[in-house]
Amino acid sequence: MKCRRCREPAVIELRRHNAGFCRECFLHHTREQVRKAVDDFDMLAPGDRVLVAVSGGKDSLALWDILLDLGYAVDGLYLGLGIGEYSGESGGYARAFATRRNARLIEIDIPVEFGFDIPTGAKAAKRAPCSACGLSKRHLFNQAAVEGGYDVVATGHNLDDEAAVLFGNTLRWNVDFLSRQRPVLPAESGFVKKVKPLVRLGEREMAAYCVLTGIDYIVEECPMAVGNKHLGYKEALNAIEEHSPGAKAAFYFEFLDKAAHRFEPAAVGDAEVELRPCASCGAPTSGDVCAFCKLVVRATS
Ligand code: Q46
Ligand code: ZN
Repeated sequence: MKCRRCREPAVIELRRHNAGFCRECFLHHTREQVRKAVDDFDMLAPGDRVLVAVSGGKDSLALWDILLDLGYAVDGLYLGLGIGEYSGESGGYARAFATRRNARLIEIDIPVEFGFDIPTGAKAAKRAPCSACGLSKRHLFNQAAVEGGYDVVATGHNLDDEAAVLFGNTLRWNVDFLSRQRPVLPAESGFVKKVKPLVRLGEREMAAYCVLTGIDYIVEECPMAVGNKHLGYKEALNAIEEHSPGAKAAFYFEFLDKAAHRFEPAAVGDAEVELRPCASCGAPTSGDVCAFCKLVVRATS
């Protein structure tokens, strides 16, 4: 197979694009997909200060690398979740990448700063680990971005992730979540703008990008993810994609194009919730104390 762009021998085939690429042209393709997502959805403006949520996995490290190559001012934020060896190892990859690119990595260690790790804290608070983890991530990324004066938080969710979440929310017609499933969430009262610049790239493309550029990343999934529904949805979509290349991208992008607006809060008749500062940390919340501060209390008492 030959590279679609330069006719040299291809190193990767992308069935969805019905094309093969050599190393250089594949890296060009990857950067162009990010550039296109950023432009199409107005994700970043020139001069924006961007904070990338870095897990040490392929997606977030590749995203950081590509945004730096595209000329954006990007720092990384790594959260220590206290998930055994997984956390120790993933932090090592994040630090090694920051050193390699001479980039700034901010670190927040939840056990050190808040006195609990995700697995035991979640148990004490009677929450599923991923629910306690997701809540902590959203809170701490936003807080770090506000305090650090960043304009945007960027996460490494790729097309496979977004299609799987959409699949799960569609199976249960979870209209509340469908209304928020967009590649850009604009800034609003106390919340920094959030963007997902990898939505045009699949999992396999991100792994190939890291291998071809020599970025070391943690290959193991978080042990808490084993057997969760999200992985099941990914497998189901992969089986469909196998028979109809491009089905995953069509499912997600046609949703954004044709259906997402139907789930806007106004379209479903939801009243806007009024937000006020959390009595404990100042983060915007609908109650007196925000969900993260409640979690910290329950996880440590
Ligand atoms: S890190 Fe956290 Fe994920 Fe691990 S505990 Fe669940 S949410 S699976 S992306
Ligand atoms: Zn709070």
